[in-house]
Amino acid sequence: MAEYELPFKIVFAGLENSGKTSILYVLENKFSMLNPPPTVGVERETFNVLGFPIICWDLGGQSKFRTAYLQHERTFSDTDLLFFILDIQDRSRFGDAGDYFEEIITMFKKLDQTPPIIICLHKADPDLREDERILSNIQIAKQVFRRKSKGFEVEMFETTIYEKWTLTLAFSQGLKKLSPKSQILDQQLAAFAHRLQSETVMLLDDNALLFGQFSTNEESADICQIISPHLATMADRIIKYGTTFEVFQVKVGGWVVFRDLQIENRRFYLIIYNNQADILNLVDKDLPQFAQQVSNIIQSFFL
Ligand SMILES: Nc1nc2c(ncn2[C@@H]2O[C@H](COP(=O)(O)OP(=O)(O)OP(=O)(O)O)[C@@H](O)[C@H]2O)c(=O)[nH]1
Ligand SMILES: [Mg+2]
Repeated sequence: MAEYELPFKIVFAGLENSGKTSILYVLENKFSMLNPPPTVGVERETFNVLGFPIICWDLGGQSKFRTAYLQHERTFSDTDLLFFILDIQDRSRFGDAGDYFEEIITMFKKLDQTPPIIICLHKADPDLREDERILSNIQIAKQVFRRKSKGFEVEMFETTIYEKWTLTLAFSQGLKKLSPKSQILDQQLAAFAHRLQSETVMLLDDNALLFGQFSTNEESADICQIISPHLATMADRIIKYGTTFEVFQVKVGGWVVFRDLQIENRRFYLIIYNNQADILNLVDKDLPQFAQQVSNIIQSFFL
């Protein structure tokens, strides 16, 4: 992995038309550019995640470019994180996508590198969620890519540009792999969750990027992941409207508490899942200590 001072190199690869450039646009909130022209060669874009520099390499996916990348080492060398984007609506290209993925893996092995990999099972649009053809495509893709990525740390996410949170989730899980300190953050979240006897605690930034998560059970984590981007959007609009917002509390099975948290003049959101309704008092009591610890971690690493 690169030194901390160097920007991290994140590579976005996949066939042409799989959605790589669109994903980057959505992550940058450039919604007016959702039909980008095909990417020619490599486009590099510098992102700043809480002051933390990363360079995204968007690799144009047309066949002639793919062949060129694989002929030289430089495109894939020193990759800190690979996003591989697969269009799950286009089953006819799974074979080509799988071959390309395999060639990239071979390149990494040749370079003696094993960066973490996030596979986006992309174009999993909301209106297709129950579509049997899509569900079967997703199952097949998971099996094929799992098999091809032996020896690498791989996570797969179903994503779509029509729900930004699916992208921020995949992206932030990827970023977490870059940062050993994020494990310390997760430990703080675990301690906080323990003190509050809560099943899930999450920390998001004001772009709904997930910074840390602790969970003792999958269902409450899923519920929080479904709800929190919507609450973040609501909070954002309410603040822009000019009024203040402190907490939302909704009952979904248990209670989900969504709270504003200021750290170093930046807005974060804390999401807590708990079975008791009076959790808010406990949260308020514990929050100053928690905010202090989190602030130290965030400052020492992200700012
Ligand atoms: N239905 C659907 N279409 C998408 C989604 N993401 C991207 N697209 C569309 O897919 C097409 C290709 O998107 P691009 O982002 O240009 O694809 P790319 O992978 O960058 O293509 P190259 O630059 O040629 O490698 C565009 O028409 C997008 O609008 C998605 O989540 N759902
Ligand atoms: Mg592109």
